[in-house]
Amino acid sequence: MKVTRVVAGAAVAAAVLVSLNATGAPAAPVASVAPVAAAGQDAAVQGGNADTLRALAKRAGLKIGTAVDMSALNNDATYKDRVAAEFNSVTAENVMKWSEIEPTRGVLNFGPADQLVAFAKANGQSVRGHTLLWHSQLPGWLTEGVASGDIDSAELRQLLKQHVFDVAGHFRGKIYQWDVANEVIDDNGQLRDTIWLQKLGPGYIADVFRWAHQADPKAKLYINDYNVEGLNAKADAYYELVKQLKADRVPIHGFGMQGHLGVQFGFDGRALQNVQRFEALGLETSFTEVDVRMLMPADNPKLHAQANGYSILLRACLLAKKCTSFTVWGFTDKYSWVPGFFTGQGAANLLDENFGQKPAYQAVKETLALAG
Ligand code: 9MR
Repeated sequence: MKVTRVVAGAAVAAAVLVSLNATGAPAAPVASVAPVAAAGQDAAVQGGNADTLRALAKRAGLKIGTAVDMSALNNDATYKDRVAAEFNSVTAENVMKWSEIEPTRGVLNFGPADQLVAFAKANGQSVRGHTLLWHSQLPGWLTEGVASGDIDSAELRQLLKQHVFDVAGHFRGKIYQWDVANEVIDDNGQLRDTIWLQKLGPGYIADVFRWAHQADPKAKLYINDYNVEGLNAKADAYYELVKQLKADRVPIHGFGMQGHLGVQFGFDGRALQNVQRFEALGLETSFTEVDVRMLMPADNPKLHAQANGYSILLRACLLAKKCTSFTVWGFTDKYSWVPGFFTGQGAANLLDENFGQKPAYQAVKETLALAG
């Protein structure tokens, strides 16, 4: 099927904290304490407010980022102020994904993503691109077309190539790091069984990196996944894959560790070793989607364990030589993806639902301050 490509919307650039009582038992939940002071955006942008995460991160030579929920950015002034004041990097939580950019075949909607890029520019922030290739959040016309046989393998490959050139090309020069390939290996360390692997074969991974590099030669191109923050079979599989891609001269520049942790699982203390082995392959590294969830309700031990989880990853990044960005997947429990995906779990972010600082926020701040 031939489709004329149209760009729509381009012109529209458009835990509660729980305190321990004297006996050490959890007391009733209290309202959030120490709401973050509303710092002026200009002061933060210029590094004038030394007390923000972004000012501390700048001194430490690190980009500190957050995923941005565009509907919160447009409807919640406190959220918007905090994004501007606390972070010097932003990632689109959803609006750069294929289902959002091209819900109708051939009609590209860059409006919400352009709005985020404009917001970032106005606030002196860098933009991480997320994500060019994933097996999830694909448009219905694509998955249904493949399932019905209307889209054969040759056409699918062409569609993927066009998508990479459309999106990476549209944002050319505006994205410092692209999550080019997301979640291509499963938890057993095998290439994930997706339509990409089934229809295109394993070479699709090298292809998307080569296309992305042609479309935006200056962007650092990342491979990105979860459950790869320590030493395990999945991280080992990535190590071998990246080694092979480098040997094949594929333009891959970064290894992204998402960092979706949970206090109930404990933390692998070998994050730094893992980061270092990828850096030894010649890659830079980043933590790209950090949050640390817990079984609800939150209490002080869990909140302090959570702070430890954030610190382990941030310390690994700061101690490594080429860890360039540390991004949290949202910064307030008010808009977290976690409760909707993991029943009974939540409170994964640095600030509570009322933008009150949690121990994790303090820990991130103190860790950054020590490094800077
Ligand atoms: O946070 C995102 C959520 O709003 C979406 O509904 C979800 C769709 O699968 O994707 C979430 O973000 C994911 C990210 O793009 C890739 N790594 C895992 C993240 C959490 O699921």
